[in-house]
Amino acid sequence: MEKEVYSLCFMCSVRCPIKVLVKDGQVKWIEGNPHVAGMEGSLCPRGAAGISLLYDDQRVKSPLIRVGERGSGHWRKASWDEALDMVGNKLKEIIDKYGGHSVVLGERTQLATHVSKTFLKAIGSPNHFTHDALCKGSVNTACRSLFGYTDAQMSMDYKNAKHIILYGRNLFESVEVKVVNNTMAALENGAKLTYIDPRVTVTATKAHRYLMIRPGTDLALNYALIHVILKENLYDAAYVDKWVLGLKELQEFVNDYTPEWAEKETGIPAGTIVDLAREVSRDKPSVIFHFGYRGANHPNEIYMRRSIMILNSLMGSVEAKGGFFFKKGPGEEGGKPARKLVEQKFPKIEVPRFDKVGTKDFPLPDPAHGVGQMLAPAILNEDPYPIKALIAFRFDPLMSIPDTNQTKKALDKLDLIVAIDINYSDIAWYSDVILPESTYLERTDCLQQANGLKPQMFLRRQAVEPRYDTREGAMILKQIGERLGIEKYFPYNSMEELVKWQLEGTGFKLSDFDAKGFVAYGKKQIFWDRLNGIKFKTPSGKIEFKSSLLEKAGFDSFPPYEPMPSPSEDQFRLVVGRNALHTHVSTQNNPYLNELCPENEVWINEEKAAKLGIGDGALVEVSSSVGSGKMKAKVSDLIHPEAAFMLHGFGHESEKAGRSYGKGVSDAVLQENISDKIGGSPALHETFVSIKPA
Ligand SMILES: Nc1nc2c(c(=O)[nH]1)N[C@H]1C(S)=C(S)[C@@H](COP(=O)(O)OP(=O)(O)OC[C@H]3O[C@@H](n4cnc5c(=O)[nH]c(N)nc54)[C@H](O)[C@@H]3O)O[C@H]1N2
Ligand SMILES: Nc1nc2c(c(=O)[nH]1)N[C@H]1C(S)=C(S)[C@@H](COP(=O)(O)OP(=O)(O)OC[C@H]3O[C@@H](n4cnc5c(=O)[nH]c(N)nc54)[C@H](O)[C@@H]3O)O[C@H]1N2
Ligand code: SF4
Ligand SMILES: [Mo]
Repeated sequence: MEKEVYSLCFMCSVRCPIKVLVKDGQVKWIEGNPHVAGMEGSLCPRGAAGISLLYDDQRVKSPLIRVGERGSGHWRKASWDEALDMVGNKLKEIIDKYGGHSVVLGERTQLATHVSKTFLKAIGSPNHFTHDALCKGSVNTACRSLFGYTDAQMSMDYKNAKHIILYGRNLFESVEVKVVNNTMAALENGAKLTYIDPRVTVTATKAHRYLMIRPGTDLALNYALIHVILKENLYDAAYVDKWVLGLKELQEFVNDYTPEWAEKETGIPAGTIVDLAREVSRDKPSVIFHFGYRGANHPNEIYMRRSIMILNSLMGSVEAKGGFFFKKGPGEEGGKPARKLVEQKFPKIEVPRFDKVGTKDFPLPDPAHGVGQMLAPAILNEDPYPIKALIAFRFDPLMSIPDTNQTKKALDKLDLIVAIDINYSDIAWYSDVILPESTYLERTDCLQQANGLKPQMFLRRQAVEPRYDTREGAMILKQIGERLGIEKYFPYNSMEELVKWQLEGTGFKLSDFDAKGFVAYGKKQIFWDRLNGIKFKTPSGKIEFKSSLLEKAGFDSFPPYEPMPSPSEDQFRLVVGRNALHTHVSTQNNPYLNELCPENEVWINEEKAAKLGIGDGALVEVSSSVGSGKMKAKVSDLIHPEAAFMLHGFGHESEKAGRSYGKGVSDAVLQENISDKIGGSPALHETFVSIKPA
């Protein structure tokens, strides 16, 4: 028997709409959902490797309870009842003794996040954090400081853009399928692409202009661009007059930040900076200075991300065709969004968050996400209080938070570590109990509210029965909840019931998703009136260059630029990123993807390598103040001499993930755990490393 199932990919969290061909209960083929604009049947390599995940015999096949030392890899197979009872009993003991707030749950934001948040609220813990800070927390805060919206409430109209400027947004390798297709369409229509990166990436090779910037100096480049735009009156005056607060202050501030000044800091010729400013402004408002997703690089990150969005505002490209737009929700079409469990009433929680977001330590990061990199310091210092249990749900704190050695030390202090994962990830390997989730092809998930120019809803639907003894995350949390006496917050007995509950009041039913995999609230694209109708959510109702959010918390809107230090002769600034063949830390053991890219290497500039006596392909030792590792060198002229680059996600320590075990080095082992205290992100590019022949 053959069937086609519309669903959502989850080989990464972009969640591209897919069509799955199933024959006799086996997945035969996956392609992009042809009914979705921008997908047109296409998938990225990881999306195509979804079949290889489903049939991977090295993933976790049943609940497991640890029997040896933590991290020793000795497990005992358990039934679901036994594993859930064990987790329930242990959590109950911890909550009774230390309070619900001694339990932390960290996860990559996903469709069941409202279920995890519900779980924590029900036990009286404020300690839910997502990956957000580690990815783009500073971008989030920057957008709120300017527009009153988070970055997640904004998006870009790539297809109609006339000039796209990317700061290390390596979009042809760090892929979102629709974005790649829409950018290709724009380029075919004559759009220009400017790409800025200390390293020549695939995206650099497709750009009209590539700038090999000195690492960490993008903010200086932007201040000079703003300087030229204001001095030469290249901005959209009507838009800025109507919508911007603080133009005069900005003008005074950038006065000394000339292109000649920026040339010394960035290494980009002054003339190139002037040309870029002039060229971009000819295409306004259909220009996109991309605010970046992985905006976690330096302690001043919030100002770098603000400077990007200030450039867009000067171009009038916020809420413009071919520029940025605010995502429109169902309300704009008179509709209702899917319900979320977290909208229920919960007991009041009086204690601060473990990461102190919302207190004077971290006043501005988004409390809906927290700052995950504070996990280890909070546990180690018992500040603000002791933490006793961690639930890691589709998130690996050992590899995704800087300074793995520090994180391990902290985890050693916990009474309970539970991993809800599909793989033998490093955190699963280090946990006390592994509760295996069914993969995305084997499970129905919570609804995806897809706000945008056209508000829609998508559904991830089970394509095949689970191959092993695994369950859906939302069911696992409910079943732990039953053991803690909080079952009333989980009004469902199956994922189908949960989705039906979510759909109540929306006017849609489950079968409406059969035909195309999604439902739409309206037909037309919604742009607000740029002259009168943009609903900025700042206190002033304007774009706040002079930010009330920042200034009320005691921070400057325009602090003076501080030069970015260069590493010494024999050191490098460690910078990291992804390629098209892997997702963060989760696909390195995937049979197909592992074959294509089995380990990472460290890129270093050929002149510097020659001085250090390192040849291409040589084994080297890379070390920082917090860790070290051995890997191969890739010697090349395609990288700035100050930078050393490595792919994130290698150096796995979990022996049961046999293909990826011990291959390459994990960037998190080397990175120091330093934060942008205003924006909230860790500064992943602040660490200097030494590299020498091994
Ligand atoms: N050092 C360092 N840290 C970083 C980054 C970096 O470049 N370097 N990048 C940052 C960025 S941009 C991000 S977005 C985050 C991402 O951080 P993470 O979310 O930790 O990374 P992922 O690889 O997306 O997934 C983590 C875990 O989810 C599991 N998983 C995959 N699919 C499923 C599923 O369907 N169900 C369940 N239960 N588990 C699943 C994987 O096996 C893996 O263990 O990391 C951030 N942290
Ligand atoms: N294949 C694949 N695609 C993905 C993901 C994945 O894991 N795999 N993850 C998704 C997620 S969650 C995210 S956040 C995005 C991330 O996608 P991107 O934002 O594109 O981030 P990275 O891949 O981390 O690439 C960072 C780039 O910044 C460059 N860089 C380093 N220092 C500097 C500097 O000082 N200035 C500038 N301008 N550039 C610098 C690095 O050389 C690197 O090329 O990708 C998404 N898409
Ligand atoms: S970008 Fe690739 S891996 Fe990520 S959801 Fe889309 S197809 Fe899947
Ligand atoms: Mo990310």
